[in-house]
Amino acid sequence: MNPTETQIPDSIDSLWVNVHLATMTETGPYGIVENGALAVGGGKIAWVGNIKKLPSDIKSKATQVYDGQGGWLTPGLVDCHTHLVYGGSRAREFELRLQGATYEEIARQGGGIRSTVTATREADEASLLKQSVPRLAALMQEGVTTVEIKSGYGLDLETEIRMLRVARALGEKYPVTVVPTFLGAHALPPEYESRSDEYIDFVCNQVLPEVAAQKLAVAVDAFCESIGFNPEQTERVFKAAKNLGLAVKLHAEQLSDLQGSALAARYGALSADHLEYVSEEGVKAMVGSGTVAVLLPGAFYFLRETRLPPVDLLRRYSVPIALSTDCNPGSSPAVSLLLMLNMACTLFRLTPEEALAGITRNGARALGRHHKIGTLEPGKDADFVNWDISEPAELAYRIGANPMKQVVRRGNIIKTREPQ
Ligand code: DI6
Ligand code: FE
Repeated sequence: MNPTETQIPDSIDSLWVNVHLATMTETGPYGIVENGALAVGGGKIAWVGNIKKLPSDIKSKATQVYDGQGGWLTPGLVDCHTHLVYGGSRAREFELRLQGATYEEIARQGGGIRSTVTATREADEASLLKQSVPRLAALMQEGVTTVEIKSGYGLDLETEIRMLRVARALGEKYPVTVVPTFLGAHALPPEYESRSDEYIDFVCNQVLPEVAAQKLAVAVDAFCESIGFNPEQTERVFKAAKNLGLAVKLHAEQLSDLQGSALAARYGALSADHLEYVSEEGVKAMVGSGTVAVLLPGAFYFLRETRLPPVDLLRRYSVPIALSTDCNPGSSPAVSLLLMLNMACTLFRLTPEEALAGITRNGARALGRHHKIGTLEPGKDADFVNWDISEPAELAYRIGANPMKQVVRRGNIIKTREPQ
């Protein structure tokens, strides 16, 4: 037996042939393998490569062979920053902003995030779940197999816990991996008006320990901004999170530069997100920290932001770039990760390859799950999408199209495009 054959698992459940592969490994553009094949065993990728090199016993062991009909396989998409569990809508606020009110003015007048907090507190678990399902379903329909979901519209113990329970329930009810994040330090709830330090005490000493005890979140986020929390308060949240063994991440430099990215990097954060206002110093601080820069073109677009995130600096300092919908009711009511791909290219000048890496390999890294998902490589979860496209750049090129043919999660086909 030759060495490659010894690594092939005993059981091969399925084999995908007649496909091209955008493995998204760093071996070359898109990690392309034309005329590829992919074998699945035990829900993991067992073998991936050019069909001509396919070991003969894989073919014989495969209990099921799928004809991919010339489609392209990519890793399952990763949406690494969402607030998709919430109550209500902010369409009225959108109208006000179009009449000239700014996002910050609305927030300072008690609207914005706070209005979603009111609607979320009023919604029971069943209602929150019901309101969130269509958003998750839309993401999944475009090939999302892993989604991060934040709390942060409860801002009291009971509602924060409820949001995280709903996030968990979504992952149990649907074939998608939900990665829950606690975002208690999202905004100041009205009952803590002018007492933001006390609210941070409450988050660190009461809510966070309960969230950790119930294992409802794997990471802790905060909104470091003039309309959110200052760096000193953010650092207190990070310390409390670290003490409980939770990862951290940060909404940083979305509307101004408070040097949140450097703070996040110092704490070994998984990611610093938004970053329109980050300085070169901030980018430098991220070097070597492992902190991923998560860019959110939906929020940039929807708030009609004009300051671009410093993509050239991120490239120059080799900071990995991820992309996400930021799906939320106020600044990015987006439920299409493919649209974000297009926007990241047109608005931020990412290349289609960088953009696709941002919702696969680097999206996985931003969740600390790059050892399990994000590329098509042996040993990783068999989460992948078969696309009806003629080259990978087509995913970023089209606007409002969904060329999904099949979505596979842990080896099982979970979605098939309706017959045309
Ligand atoms: N930044 C955002 O873009 C979202 N949260 C945050 O901290 C927006 C939240 C909202 O407006 O509801
Ligand atoms: Fe956000």
